[in-house]
Amino acid sequence: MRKALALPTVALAAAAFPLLAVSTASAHEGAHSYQADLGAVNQSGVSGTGMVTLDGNTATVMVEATGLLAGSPHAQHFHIGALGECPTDDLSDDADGDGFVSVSEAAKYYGAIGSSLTTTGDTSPDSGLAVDRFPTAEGGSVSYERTFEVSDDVHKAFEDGTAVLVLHGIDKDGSGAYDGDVMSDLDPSLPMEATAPAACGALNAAQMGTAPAGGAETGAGDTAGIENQAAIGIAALAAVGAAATGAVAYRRRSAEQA
Ligand SMILES: [Cu+2]
Repeated sequence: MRKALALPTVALAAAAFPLLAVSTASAHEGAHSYQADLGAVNQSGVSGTGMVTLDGNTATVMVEATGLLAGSPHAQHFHIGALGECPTDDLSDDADGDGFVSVSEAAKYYGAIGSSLTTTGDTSPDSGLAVDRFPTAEGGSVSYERTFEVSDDVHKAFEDGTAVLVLHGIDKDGSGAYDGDVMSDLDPSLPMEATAPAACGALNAAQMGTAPAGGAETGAGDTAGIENQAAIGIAALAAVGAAATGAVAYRRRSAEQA
């Protein structure tokens, strides 16, 4: 039982208390966390993780992905309005046989754009192909964080479990650039490579069942929600010398899921 905790662990728990108070205060009553494990689409080899905290319609979004075409921008969106699922990594959904699972062919799983995860400015579906405002994958990796407002439709999709995180842009022919003869189903002036989905993950309510040892005891009388458990985890990490930010918990979970 927890009563048998070794002294250093108890001390750690006590040290976590002030931080716990701070973390809980910043995680408002209505805030909910969602996670996506990004899997490859179009045999892109891309993998990654997304994490979204929704507080009302204010979304704090973190995306970490690797295996992307280096040096090129990658459109990324919340997709909504369909099954909340992703196409598989093979080409079984390539209905027209052009060698790509296009956005149109994937839409039956993940729906239309609900938010554009741009780096600056507008985040509405209008910015869905605003290539100059999406992250560029330096070294093939994207590390994105931004807080912005989502629409009621997007908020509802999160609650309904039908929100999906999608990253676009693949280099199917290995040329090192978006090119090729097949043009995009979204914008015929762009190569299909620029817009085809590269990675996809359903955004599910975050599972917080893995609070670190020593963290559980600190929650006496106040462990009602997953946000509190998350805060405890963050505070416990902070107490052992890591920074008390959400990013810490995020990286930790990413590592666990790698
Ligand atoms: Cu998209």
